Amino acid sequence: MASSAKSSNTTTQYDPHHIQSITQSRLQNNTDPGNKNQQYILPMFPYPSGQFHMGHARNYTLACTLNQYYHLNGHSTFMPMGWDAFGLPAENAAIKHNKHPKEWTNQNIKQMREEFDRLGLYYNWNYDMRTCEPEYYRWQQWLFIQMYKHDLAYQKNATVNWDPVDQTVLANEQVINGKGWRSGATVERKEIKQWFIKTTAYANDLLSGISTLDKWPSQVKQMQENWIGKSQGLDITFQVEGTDTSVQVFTTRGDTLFGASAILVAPTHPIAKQAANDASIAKQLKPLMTTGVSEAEIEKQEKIGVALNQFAICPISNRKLPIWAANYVLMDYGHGAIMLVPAHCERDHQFATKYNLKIPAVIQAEHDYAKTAYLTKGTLINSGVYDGMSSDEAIIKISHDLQAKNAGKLKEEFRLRDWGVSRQRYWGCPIPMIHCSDCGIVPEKEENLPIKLPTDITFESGTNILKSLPEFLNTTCPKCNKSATRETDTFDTFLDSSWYYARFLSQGDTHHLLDPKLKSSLPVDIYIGGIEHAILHLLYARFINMFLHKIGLSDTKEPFKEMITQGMVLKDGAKMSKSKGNIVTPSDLHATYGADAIRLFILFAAPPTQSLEWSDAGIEGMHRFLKKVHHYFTNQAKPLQTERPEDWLESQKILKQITTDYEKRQLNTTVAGAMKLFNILTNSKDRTLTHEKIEKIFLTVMKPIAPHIALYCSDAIGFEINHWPSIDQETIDHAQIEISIQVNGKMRGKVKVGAQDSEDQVLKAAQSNPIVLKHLDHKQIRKVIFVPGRLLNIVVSA
Ligand code: ANZ
Ligand code: ZN
Repeated sequence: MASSAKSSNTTTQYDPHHIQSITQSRLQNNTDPGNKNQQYILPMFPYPSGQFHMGHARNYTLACTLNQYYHLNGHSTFMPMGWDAFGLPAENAAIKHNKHPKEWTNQNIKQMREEFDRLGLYYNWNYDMRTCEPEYYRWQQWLFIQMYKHDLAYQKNATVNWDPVDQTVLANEQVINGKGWRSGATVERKEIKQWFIKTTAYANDLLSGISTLDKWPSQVKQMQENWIGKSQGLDITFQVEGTDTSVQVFTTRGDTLFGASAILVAPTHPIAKQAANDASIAKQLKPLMTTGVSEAEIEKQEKIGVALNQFAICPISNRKLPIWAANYVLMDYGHGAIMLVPAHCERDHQFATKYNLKIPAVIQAEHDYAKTAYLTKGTLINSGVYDGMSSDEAIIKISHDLQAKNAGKLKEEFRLRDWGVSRQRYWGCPIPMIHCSDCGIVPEKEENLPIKLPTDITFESGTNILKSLPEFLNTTCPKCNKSATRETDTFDTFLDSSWYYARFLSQGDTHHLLDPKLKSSLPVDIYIGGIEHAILHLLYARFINMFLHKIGLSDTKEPFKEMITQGMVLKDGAKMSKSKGNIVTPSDLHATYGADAIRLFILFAAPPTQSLEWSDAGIEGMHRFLKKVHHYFTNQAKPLQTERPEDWLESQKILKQITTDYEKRQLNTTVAGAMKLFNILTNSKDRTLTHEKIEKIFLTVMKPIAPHIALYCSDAIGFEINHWPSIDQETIDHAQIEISIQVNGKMRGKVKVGAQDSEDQVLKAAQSNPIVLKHLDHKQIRKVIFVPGRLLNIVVSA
C-alpha cells in the first residue's frame, strides 16, 4: 500500500466468497460459435463420476485462463462444456445402488456443475451437451451409418475376454492378472461377432497428418506414431505339406529365413481350428486360450504351444518346418502366423528353449545362443546363396526371389488395428443396425433415428439387457419389411467422445450433425487434456474428423490445431487419488480460500504440461497475496502528480514478458509476472501517476488468472478492464542502462548505453570512457566478452 496519506476508506476484510457473489455475473464472456476471429477453446469434457477432483480443476482453469486472455486480446471465444455420460461406472453403480444409470449420471452432473460455478469456471452452458441424450446419439447413429455406407464399418468375429462366471465380456482393464475383476474367475478367450470401424483404412493419413501438427507436443506425436506403428517387412507363403493349403507369415526379418525352425500360428488360426478336429489336439489347445487378449497381457504370460503334426515347406530352401500353435501369436496382426527364429528373436528363443527346438544362427556374431537371442542385423551365414550379404541386401534379394516364385513380397504392415466398437452393455448408444434373415445386415432408415435406448429397465436379468427386451429387439427390416431383430450391442464410449467437438458447434440442431455454416469453426484452436488420452482418444478423434472431412462436414482433416497436455496433480510425490487416500478436494479448499486462490495456486505451482505438486503452504501463500491485493486497492491514497520513469520501464519489461509467456503457454510465469508488477506498487514509497497506470496493467493481467478479485479491485478504483495493455516498446528500446566495463577482468568503470544496444555499440561507448581508455593503453584487443544488460569485459594482450 502507498504509505503516504491514508484514505478515509474503512478497511474491510478480504472475503473471497462475497467478492465472488458480486462479480460472478460479469465474468461470462463466451459467445456463440461462428464469429469472425474466434478462438474455439476446448478442454476435454469430463466423465460425470460425481467426483470433481484437482485434475478437473486444473484442466478447466487452464482453459478459462486462456479464454480470458484471448478475449482481452480482441478475440471472441467459444468454450463449451458437456458430459461424456455413457459408460461402465454408471452401469456398475446402477447395479450396486439399484438406481437407473441415468438418474445416477444426472445427479453427478448436477453436483459437478456446482463445482464449476463455485470455482469461477465460466463455460458456455447454453451448449451443455450429454452424450447419453437421444439428441446427441442420434447423430452418432447417423455418422455410423455413413461410415457403414463408405465401407468403413463392418462386423466380424473377434476374440474377447470372457468371464465364465458372470457370463459377460470384459474390457482389458477389467482383467486383473488373468482374472475377472468382479467374479475372480479365470478369464477365457471367446470369439463373438462384433462391430469394427476400419481405422486401418486411414493408417497412412493418420501417420502423415502428424507432421502437420506443429502445435502439438512432440511426445504426443511420437506416441501416435508408435501406435500406428508402420513396419517394413516381407510376406512369405509356406505350403502346408501334403495339402493344397498354405500359411502366410509377416516378418520384419526376412534375412533370417534360413534361421526359421518352425511356423507358429495363433490358437484361432484356421490351421489350428482345423487341427482341433482331433479331440486330443483340441484339448491341448484350450490352455492357450485362457488368457487375456491384450498385447500387454500376452507379453507377460509364459509362452506355450502345441505341435499340430503338420509341416510347412520353405519356398526358398524347401526345408520342412513343423507347424505349432502358440499363445503369443496374435490373430489380428500380420497374418496371425509367424516363422519362429529362436536365434534372433527373444520371444522365439524362450519358446524354442522350452520345447527343445533347434536354434540355428544365421547372422555372424560371437554370441552364446544357449542363453539369449542375438537381435542385431549383420552379415548372413548358413543361408545358402545369401551368405555374406548384409541383412538389408538379403531382405531385398529374398523378396525378389520370393516374388519370382509367387511366394511373397515386400510388405508394409501397420500395428494399428481396426477399432472394435461393440460393447455388450446396456448403458451406451445403441448400434443402429438390423439383422434380417433374408437381407443380412441392414442399417436403420435415417428417418427412424434415433434408435432410443429403452429406459424402463431393471438390472435383474444380469447379462445383456437389450436382448431380453422384445420391444427393443423386434423390429422390421428396412429393406424387405419382414420381421427382423435389432443389434443389441452398444457403442464403445470412445466413439461418443471422438466427434463431440464438432457437435458442440451445432448443439441442438435437429437438421444436421454440424451446420455447414459452422464447419469453418473447425478445427478446435486449443484442445486441453490429460496425457493419458495421448493415444486412443486423440487417434479416434483424428480418424473421425478425417471422415467428417471426407463427407464434407469439416474443412480440415485434423480436428485439433493446438494440443496442450496437462500434467498430473501429485501429493507427496504420488498421484492424487482416492485409492491412495491423499485427496485434497477443490470444494474443501473453496470453503477456506475461495476460487481465486485455488486458481492462482494451480496456475503458479507448475507449467501446464508438468506435474503439479500439491502444497498447503502454496495455497496459503496465494491467499496472503490476494489479501494484500485487496488491502492495497481498498485503501488508496490520492496519487502525487509526478511520474516514476524507472518504475514504468520496469513494468513494461514485465508486461512484455507476461505477454510472451501467454503465447508460450507458460501460465505459471504469467502469475509470477503479475506478482512482480504488484511488488512495484507496494515497494514504492509514493503512489504516483505512474503507479496509477501500473495498477491498471496489474488488474488487467490478473483478470485471466484471478478474475473475481481483478473485477472487484478495478471497481474500487473506477477502472474498466476491457483490453490487454499494449506494450510501450519505445520506452523499452530507449531505456538507458548502466553496463560495467572490465579490462582483463578488472572493473574499470561504468557506461550508460541503450538497453537494446549491441556489443559493438557498448564497446564504442566503453572506448570513449577516459579511465577505460587509459587501461586499454593502445594495446591490441584480443577478445570481448559481453553479458547483455550487465557487463563488458575487454581482454587485451599484455
Ligand atoms: C521373424 C523374425 C525374426 C521376427 C527375428 C523378428 C525378429 P513389428 O516390428 O512389431 O511389426 N509377428 C508377426 N506377426 C505376428 C503376430 N501375429 N503375432 C505375434 N508376432 C508376430 O513385428 C514384426 C515381427 O513380429 C515379425 O518379424 C514377427 O517375428 C512377429 F529375428 O519374424 B519376426
Ligand atoms: Zn430384409
